Amino acid sequence: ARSRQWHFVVPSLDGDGLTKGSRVQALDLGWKVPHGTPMKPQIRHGGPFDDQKPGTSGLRKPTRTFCQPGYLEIFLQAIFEADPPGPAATLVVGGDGRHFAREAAVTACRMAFANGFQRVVVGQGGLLSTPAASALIRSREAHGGIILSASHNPGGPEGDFGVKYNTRGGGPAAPAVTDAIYQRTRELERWLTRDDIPVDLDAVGRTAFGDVVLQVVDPVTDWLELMQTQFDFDAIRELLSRPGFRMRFDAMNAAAGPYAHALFERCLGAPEGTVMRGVPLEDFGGIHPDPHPDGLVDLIATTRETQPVDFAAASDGDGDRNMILGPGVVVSPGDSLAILAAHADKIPAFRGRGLRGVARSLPTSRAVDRVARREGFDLYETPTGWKFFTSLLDSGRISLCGEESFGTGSDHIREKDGLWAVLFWLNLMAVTGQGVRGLVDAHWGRYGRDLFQRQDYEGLDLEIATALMDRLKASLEALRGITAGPFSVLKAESFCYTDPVDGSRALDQGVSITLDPDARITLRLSGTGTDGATLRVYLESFIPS
Ligand code: VG1
Ligand code: CO
Repeated sequence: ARSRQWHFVVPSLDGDGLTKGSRVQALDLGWKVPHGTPMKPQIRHGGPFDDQKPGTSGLRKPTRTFCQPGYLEIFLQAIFEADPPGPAATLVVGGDGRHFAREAAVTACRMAFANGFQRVVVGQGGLLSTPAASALIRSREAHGGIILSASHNPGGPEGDFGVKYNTRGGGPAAPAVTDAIYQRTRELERWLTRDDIPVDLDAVGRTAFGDVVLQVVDPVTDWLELMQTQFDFDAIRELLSRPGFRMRFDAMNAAAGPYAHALFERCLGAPEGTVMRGVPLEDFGGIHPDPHPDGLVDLIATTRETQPVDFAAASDGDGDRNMILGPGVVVSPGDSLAILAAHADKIPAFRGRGLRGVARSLPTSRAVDRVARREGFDLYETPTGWKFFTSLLDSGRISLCGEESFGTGSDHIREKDGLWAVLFWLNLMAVTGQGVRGLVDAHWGRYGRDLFQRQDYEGLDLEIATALMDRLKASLEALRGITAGPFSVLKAESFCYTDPVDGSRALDQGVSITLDPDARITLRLSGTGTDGATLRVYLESFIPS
């Protein structure tokens, strides 16, 4: 198997901190949908499909699978039937700009009108980053949102395509909803559309078609306004204008580009050129839009020059991830979450209310646990995937959360937010006067250091990978108490989660092996790949300060 490795275990920050290890037929039935909206949806025949089970974050498939007649449409129809709109409902639509996203956005708008939505709010050009879509669902009080993205998966005709569905409040659909969607995709043999509606994605503004309204919005505006309520923009502006201060943001030819240009170069006064690869391309320029050192060669080089940039960051395909770098240092995502938690009171968003609680996914390093323990706020451990944070955020139990896959976010929306995390770091640097390395060093000095590494074994045979996990689960009992090298096994379990707010259960979310002295191994199968199985092995161990 191919193996890619996250390597955060080097004792020094310098040097190579990272190594690599149907038929379609139209019928016009003069349909009347509920809520008195006179419409004439057309019925098209196709489906069902048996392979549309959503994974960790939406449905992801090779683009050519999604381009089959009816494939996208059946999934969308299943969404609209599993979570039907109420009267006068609004739907948000947008995507990360990858191949097929624009056509899919038009399809989603037409199908939404045919299925009873009164208003569709769509990003200009069909573009919305995932955090911006979540922000729009909230600000427009929408019933939900369709995000046309396979996030960090490569794009293009030979790459992947995906659809995420977020519900009222802006968070990813809960497992009960995605299960209902999947069930529907296996039954549906037709979908509804309004192909008579000419959807123009490029002209910003409202257009009414009978009783329904299409509203094309600038993708950046709402999100950027929200950011200004979270951070001290004046302090960040002052930091960016300090003589000699330089930063770079790599948008990886993906959705974060327009947001970063507007934010850094237009709003915060950073010079042009601060944003690299800032124009979304249909195939992301052939790269894997994942904040991984393999794809960030030029950005990483800027942190290793004789005169390195002071701050660098990158995002992924749909703009929800963040990688933070400083001169000679890549901040481990678990450390980033812990550092943000430890300094939350310095940021306007948290000032005066503090942190009541924080959550991290199971495989994320326990650095933030140490901060929670010492500073006295609650800590929740959830399965992988942002959807498990929603109820905790909604109920006010947590206001900050993160994952080891470079995802960090807060209760300002219900998704992870790449540029939000970048602003958080810049705001911290501005008010503490410290650089990335200084903040990281000080954190390790105070709380100790959690070494963290993730190994990905990609392209495995699905049956073999599943059998491996099953055998592992069957041998957990036998593992307890054994020793290996300096470590003995304290606890070995298959992680099952009960949502403390709604009591829902998620079983077998990964195997977790706790060791003594303080270390941990987590193993799980990825739920975002489209090629066989990917086994992720997460390794961590603690060095006290
Ligand atoms: C991966 C990450 C997970 C993240 C998910 C969606 O899932 O591990 O932490 O929430 O991607 O991120 P998996 O099942 O492949 O490990 V994104 O930015 O691709 O929507
Ligand atoms: Co993403």
